[in-house]
Amino acid sequence: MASKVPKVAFNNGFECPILGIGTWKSKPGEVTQAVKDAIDIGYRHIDCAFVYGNEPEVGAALSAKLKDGTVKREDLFITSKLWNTFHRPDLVRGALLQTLKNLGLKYLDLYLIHWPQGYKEDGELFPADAAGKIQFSEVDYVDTWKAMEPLVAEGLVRSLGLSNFNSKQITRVLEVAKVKPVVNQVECHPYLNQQRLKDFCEARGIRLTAYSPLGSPDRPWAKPGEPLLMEDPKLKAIADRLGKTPAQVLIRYQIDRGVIVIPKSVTKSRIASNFDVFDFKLSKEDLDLINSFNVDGRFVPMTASLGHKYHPFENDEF
Ligand code: NAP
Ligand code: SBI
Repeated sequence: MASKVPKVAFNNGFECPILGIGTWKSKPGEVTQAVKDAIDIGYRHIDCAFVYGNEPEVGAALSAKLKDGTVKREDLFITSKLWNTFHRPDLVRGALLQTLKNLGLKYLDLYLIHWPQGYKEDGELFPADAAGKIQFSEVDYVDTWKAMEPLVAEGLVRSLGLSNFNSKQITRVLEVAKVKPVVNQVECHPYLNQQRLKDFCEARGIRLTAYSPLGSPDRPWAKPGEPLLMEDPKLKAIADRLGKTPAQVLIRYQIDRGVIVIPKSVTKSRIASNFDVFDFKLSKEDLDLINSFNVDGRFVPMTASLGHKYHPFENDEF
């Protein structure tokens, strides 16, 4: 079944639906139904990761919707990500094979290096010392990238990309890449609009994907009383004027600036309303106004990896 979601073209000729659904924090007991609902509503792009611990349950939804004929494999766009404990080149292929098995797929549309910084390769996803400090691995993400490239020729993934890479780190990858990254998936919303990184990536043929586009209100470290992006009065005023919800404006904001966007929800009514964004467009004035909300504020600062030489947000400007 075709979908009404516009697609963006990658630098390798493949295409990606500009709107997808996220699955971080979607509990195994609820994500199968959420992904089935999403596919029924018209989503064709699902954002997954090994570290989310729910790939088998996402896979159950994909298998069900492929089996009942709602969609064909070629109509779906499935992303997953290589976790930080699998950066060592000899671990990369096995990590992908595990993800493919989890999802019940023969290939991924897109495989990302989840973060530039590696963690100790000892089996734990968050290997910590007695004091709770994460144990780092020194593997260079450039060597990880080189180990990912053969996965494309093997037919196990269509496209490769980055996530949470800063401009200097992207440059280092581009210096060696035989297979070019097609996207950099980063936190992006009006409080962190990533305009410099977006311009930098687009000048090099790399698309931006916006994660936490609604401000990630269910992030585990959120504190009571912290401001909620979706309740920003300036955003609400725009939404009220347009007869839309704040979430719909946040999603449309990314679409109208050409950024791929992957809001997460496990609630059927929200999955549907987040998809109901193709009957309006933001004016240049509203886009400029929303851009003016930028404060370079992160909801996902990855403080657990501070001190890692490849931490993307510590040493470089953007
Ligand atoms: P998000 O999409 O900004 O927000 C998700 C939260 O918003 C959930 O609590 C959800 O609640 C709620 N929500 C969704 N639609 C809503 C609506 N219409 N009205 C009110 N509340 C709504 O946050 P995110 O999960 O951090 O980011 C999205 C996806 O990006 C992730 O799931 C993941 O796939 C990806 N991501 C990637 C990285 C990375 O390092 N590459 C990091 C973070 C996120 P319910 O689910 O309860 O409906
Ligand atoms: C997890 F599964 C656990 C922690 C965590 O913190 C940073 C943000 C992140 C991530 O790395 N990718 C996400 O989508 N969320 C995450 C995921």
